[in-house]
Amino acid sequence: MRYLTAGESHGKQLTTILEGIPSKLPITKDDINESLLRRQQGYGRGKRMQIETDLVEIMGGIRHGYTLGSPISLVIRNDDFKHWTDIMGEDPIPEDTKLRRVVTRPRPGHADLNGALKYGHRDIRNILERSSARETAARVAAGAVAKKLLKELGIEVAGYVKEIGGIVAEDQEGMSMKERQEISRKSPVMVLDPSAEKEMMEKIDHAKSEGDTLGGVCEVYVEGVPAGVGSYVHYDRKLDSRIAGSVVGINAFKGVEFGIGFDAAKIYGSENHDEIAWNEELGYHRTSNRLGGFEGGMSTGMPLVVRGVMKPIPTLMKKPLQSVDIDTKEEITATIERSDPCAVPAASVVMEHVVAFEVAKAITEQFPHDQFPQLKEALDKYREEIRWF
Ligand code: EPS
Repeated sequence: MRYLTAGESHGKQLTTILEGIPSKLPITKDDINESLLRRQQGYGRGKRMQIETDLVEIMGGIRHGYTLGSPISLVIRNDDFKHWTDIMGEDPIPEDTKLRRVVTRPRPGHADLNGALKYGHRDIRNILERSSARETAARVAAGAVAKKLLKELGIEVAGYVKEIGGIVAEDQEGMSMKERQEISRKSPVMVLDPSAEKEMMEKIDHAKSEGDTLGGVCEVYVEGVPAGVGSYVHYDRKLDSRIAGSVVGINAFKGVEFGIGFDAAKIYGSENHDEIAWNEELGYHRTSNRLGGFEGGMSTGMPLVVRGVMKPIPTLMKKPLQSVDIDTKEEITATIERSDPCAVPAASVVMEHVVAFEVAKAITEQFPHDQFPQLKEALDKYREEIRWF
């Protein structure tokens, strides 16, 4: 499984081409739209989300509610494009026109300056339009197909927020998958702990009134992955390593941890690892899950627990940081582009979908079948084999 996306934030549309999904997987556009709608929500988004209604158009690869086995082509139109037709149009326009809305003051923390140096663009809009997190809508579309594949295999995924601006939602270790999905979906800041909501929203309001921004921590929880998905034999076949790469690949994400994560540095080995047990119902399992469902780059059969940290969005509406105008070289404050005070809740939905994609990809590699029912049968057989192994 692999996918590519194309499209600029204020261009006509985002396009996803997804390949490697077996044939005969039941899927409709509602499965994808549900995910897109969730990504658009969350307290702390800016005005752009009032303009957009992200709805997928399926352009290929799905017919009569089933995948064909051919590449899946998904399109999400940018409703805002109607306000940007000249600025973002593909046809040549005069050099000196205001219609370009040229950007020359790079924002610290964005891709602006490094991208301009690398691609040689004197108009930083050529960088920021693609580096914008708008593109994550296209990743969510691909992840929604992956999530549907996992669901049909009995694997469920939940993404939610753990922390915003230093306010922590309490750990809910005993919660069922259903509770994780339902409670986070009802919460305006997508947490499992309603007692943290008010404080988080107040902090977001404060950041907004100051023209500032906030980051946070998101968690993704995956249940139903059998032991042994991924591999220890090469660095690039380790499932945790692939997941880490795709999480840090989300715009503004700076770190990732599994299970107790960085806290492992503080304790003894005897306190860190998860003891092995066996019974008829569960087969091999662990009596704890401090390693977050991974050993040796492979799933252990316990829930996968992944957290990612998102830095505060660098566009600062009222207090832009110091920068340099790339035309005049004068020291001047950075450009201000419309942005979101806090996108951590939306990012938890994005993280859920990129993690789902990596898990589905690893499973389709391990059980390579052209038809989904064959994949399901092979996975069910494997589950039974390892239970009695
Ligand atoms: C973004 C800036 C804002 C966000 C955008 C990401 O867009 P605009 O500049 O049009 O106001 O709303 O996110 C989305 C459009 C989206 O769909 O998530 C940025 O600079 O990354």
